[in-house]
Amino acid sequence: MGETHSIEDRFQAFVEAENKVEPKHWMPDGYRKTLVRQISQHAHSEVVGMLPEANWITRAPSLRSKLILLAKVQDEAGHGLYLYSAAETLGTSRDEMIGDLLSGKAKYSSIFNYPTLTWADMGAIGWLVDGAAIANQVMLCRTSYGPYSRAMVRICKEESFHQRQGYEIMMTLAKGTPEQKEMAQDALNRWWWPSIMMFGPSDENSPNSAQSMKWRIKRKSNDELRQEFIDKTVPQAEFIGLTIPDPDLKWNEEKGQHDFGPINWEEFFQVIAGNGPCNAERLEARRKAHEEGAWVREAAAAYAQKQSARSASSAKSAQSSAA
Ligand code: FAQ
Repeated sequence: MGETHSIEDRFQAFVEAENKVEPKHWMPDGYRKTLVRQISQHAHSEVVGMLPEANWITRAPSLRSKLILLAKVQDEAGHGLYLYSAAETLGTSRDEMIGDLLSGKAKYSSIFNYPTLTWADMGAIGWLVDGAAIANQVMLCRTSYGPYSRAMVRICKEESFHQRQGYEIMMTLAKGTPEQKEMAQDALNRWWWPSIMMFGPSDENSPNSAQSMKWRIKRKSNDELRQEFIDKTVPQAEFIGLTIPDPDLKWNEEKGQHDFGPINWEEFFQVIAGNGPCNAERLEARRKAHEEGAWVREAAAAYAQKQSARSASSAKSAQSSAA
């Protein structure tokens, strides 16, 4: 008698063979649940992530920088839309996901709970936050869920433009007056550690990692990605003459990577528990935007209804004239 394989085993073999799982395929409940959690958290992060930058659109120092920042923030709205759509293919409605964000039940990235105090923060966000987002998202282009992986390919292309936008601001300030260089250094000092924390808890404290790696949802661990980001970013800071605020940071010849100092995990867990410097402000801004946007959603729904009624009646008349 031949070996019998459970449906779970066949699913596992399917993802290990680098096939993409599509919405109508069978998948374990846990796989679906993990994806909805991660993709919706990712979508919320893009949308909440617009807030710290939107704060600077009216104060950008030139028309050129205003246009670029505006385009970047619009891209983030688009990323939120692709991601909500990808999550919806798993059977959870956008209303439900947004409801969970607004009630405080769903998480979004810790990084967006820090304030943007100066124009240099636009540089630090693009350089470091988008830089960290790219490191994480390049591996997600190979995630096992088809709609998520395809959304990631497009998002990554736009994120690399964002990273350059930020680095250009930092480079300009670092080459400017001593006050401007100081502003860039101050932004790096404030954004470095929160960016390092974006990758999530260390591998031994990451409850979801083992299963997500097994299902090929995540392709690299939180610590691996954090290390790659640090190794890539340190020379970029050196190139523009800025100092990374970590006295323990040094090149380890033997390992071929940088050693770095201890991460303040207490701060990270406080921020994701809702107690960061701007958590309340961010959620309040999203709730207000949701309420004020109600008429747009109603108008769009009414328009869609009118269009579908119109196409149903024209299909009916085409049918009767053909008869
Ligand atoms: N913030 O077991 P793990 C961007 C939670 S997009 C808040 O390691 P997992 C673009 C985690 O959810 C940035 N919570 O979890 C942009 C879990 O809690 P739960 C967002 C965090 O899922 C740039 C718990 O801790 N990117 O920046 C964070 O395996 C500039 C245990 O953690 C994504 O979302 C955190 N940093 O790995 C926009 C990428 N880290 O849900 C505007 C997709 C962990 O069990 C301006 N997501 N937690 O209650 C992922 O790759 C993964 O979900 C990780 C976390 C790596 C974030």
